[in-house]
Amino acid sequence: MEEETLVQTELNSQEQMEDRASEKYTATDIQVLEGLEAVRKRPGMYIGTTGPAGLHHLVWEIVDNSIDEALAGYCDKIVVKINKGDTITVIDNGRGVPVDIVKKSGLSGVETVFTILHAGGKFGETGGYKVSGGLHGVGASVVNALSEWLEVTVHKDGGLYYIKFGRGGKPLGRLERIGDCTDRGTTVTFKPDPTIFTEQTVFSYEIIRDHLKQMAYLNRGITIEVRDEREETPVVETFCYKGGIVEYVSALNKAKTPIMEEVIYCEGRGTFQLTPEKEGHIYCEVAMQYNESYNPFVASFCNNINTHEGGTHIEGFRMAVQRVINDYAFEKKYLKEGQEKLTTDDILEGLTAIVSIKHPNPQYEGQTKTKLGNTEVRKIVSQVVGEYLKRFLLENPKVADIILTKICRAAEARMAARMARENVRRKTGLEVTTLPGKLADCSSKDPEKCELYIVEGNSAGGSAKNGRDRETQAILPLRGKILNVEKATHEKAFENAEIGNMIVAIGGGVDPEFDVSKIRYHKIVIMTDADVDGSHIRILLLTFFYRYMRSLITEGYVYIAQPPLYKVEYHGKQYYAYNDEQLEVIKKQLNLKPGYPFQRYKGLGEMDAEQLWETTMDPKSRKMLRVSLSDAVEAEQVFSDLMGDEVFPRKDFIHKNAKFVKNLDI
Ligand code: TTJ
Repeated sequence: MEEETLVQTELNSQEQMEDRASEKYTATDIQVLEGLEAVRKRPGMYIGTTGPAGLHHLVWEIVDNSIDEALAGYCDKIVVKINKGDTITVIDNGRGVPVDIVKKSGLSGVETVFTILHAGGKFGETGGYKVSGGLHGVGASVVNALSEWLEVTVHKDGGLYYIKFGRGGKPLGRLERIGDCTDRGTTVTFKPDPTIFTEQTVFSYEIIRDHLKQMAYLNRGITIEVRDEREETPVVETFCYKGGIVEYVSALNKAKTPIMEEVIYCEGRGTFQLTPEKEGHIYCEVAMQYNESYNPFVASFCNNINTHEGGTHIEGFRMAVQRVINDYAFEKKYLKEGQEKLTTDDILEGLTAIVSIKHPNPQYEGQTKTKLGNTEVRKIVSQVVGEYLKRFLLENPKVADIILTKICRAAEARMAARMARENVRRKTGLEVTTLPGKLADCSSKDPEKCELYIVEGNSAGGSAKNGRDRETQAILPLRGKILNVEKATHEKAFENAEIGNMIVAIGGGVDPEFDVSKIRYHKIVIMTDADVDGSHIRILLLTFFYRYMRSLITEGYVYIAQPPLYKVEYHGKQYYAYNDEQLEVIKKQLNLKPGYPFQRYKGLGEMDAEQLWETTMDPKSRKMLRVSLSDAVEAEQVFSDLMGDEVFPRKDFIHKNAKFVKNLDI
């Protein structure tokens, strides 16, 4: 009995060991398949949406790994290519994803990273540099799960390693050494799965470029090259900013006339208790500079993610400037004892600032989970900014005087501006409003059906008035250029007749009290000539909406009319082309001889009422662009670039700024 039992026990433990080993592999396999399958079942949980934003998210997710490697100090160049067929390749010159076996999974590092959820970065505990969080940082395995195929090549320790995954991240083989090499780095190419991204699998070069340019600003010294290989002659842009966020602030202020030469830069670290046993380190940097404008612009980031809703880092920043500026103002007698303190709003007027922190364990709150919640951050940012700003003011008394003078003027203007706003509210509020005389209103009073066309020039305004659908379309003609609100005080803006007309016609008041539920039209259509003046007016109008009725833009009520550029008459029929390609298509289809005449429209005024209706205003046949704003920082950069161009506008606003304007087939 004794012996039997013993033997039995030995057998058992042998079996158990085998079981455990196969269990481990089976467990890994099942875990892998179940994990990746879960991502495919509910992609929204991992990348937010399967629309264009989610599609581009895949790129950010892969690039984040290379940026982490760069932040760890092992990589200084990242290349992102959009290939023909809308696949993406990301190449870095880092240490390369590990190719040896990871104990926990029994798989190579590469297989682990690309098949097991949340397996990014931290190999062997020591490399705790990975700081990604939020929607970013869900891991390369999520990209693999949502791809039709994905290839990885690792150059590491003299070897070239390769693996390919099929639809949904299924390995098509094991990681293999396929050759030798002398360099190091990681290359990943993937094709998003069209059965997941049913809406769109075409990448926008502009979105990718803008985002990676921002990454280059936020992580100084990294070179990021962006290539669009879909074009006949590939588009290539390279971004590298030695000055990081200092250069970012300069660029954002480029068009706003800075009132000081230097950008104030604050940098520091703080520690906090990450777990009862472990300390965590927070890195914090802030860059700021005042400009002549009256608008504050403070953008914040945590681990390279734009925290749109702000949070504790922004609170720390505001606490610091409020404290330091007031202390200085009383000490240097800008304010007398007993006088009312300068408000944070006074202090932020005309200030462009970037607050960027790196945190090992960020917690996000708020409606869109873009508000930083970690309470320990407040004090650290406040200390870093407080210390640097105080020293800057003491060491640069002349600049300090310029800044304090501006802030004191803002405080004085605060009351006046409030009065001016009150006036507008009274004019546009519940009391009887007299609609502007120049407005040809529509007869319907249902905002959902109503459209307001803001039209450049009186003659085009005339055609639009005669050609429109009087039931639903209202026309407001503008005379000449409108005021650049970027460079005007609130009082001046409200005194401007054209701006006053728009405010009254739209009917929702102005920010901060702008009430989108009160607007009289659900489509505000900007209709300007297709020339330089026209695009200038369009940008001035968008700037006005952006500063005074922001939700009009963020909620998608603003549109840009698309008048045709060419007309071809053939056998008594008219053909309209909205761009050069269309003109060529028409010429081909009609079989026109070279030299056959066509009309090039220089302005809306050249069209009569009927033509304008047919080509640009008839809801059945018109094409309009809907203005959207998905990212305030990038929009700010767009404005700043456009407004700052000496030859204005250097780039075409609509085509080059996908962030801001998207196509709508209406
Ligand atoms: C991690 O720590 C050990 C040495 O290698 C580190 C690493 O993984 N580096 C790394 C990963 N560099 N680049 C990547 C990477 C690059 C791309 C394009 C995609 C992914 C998932 C990782």
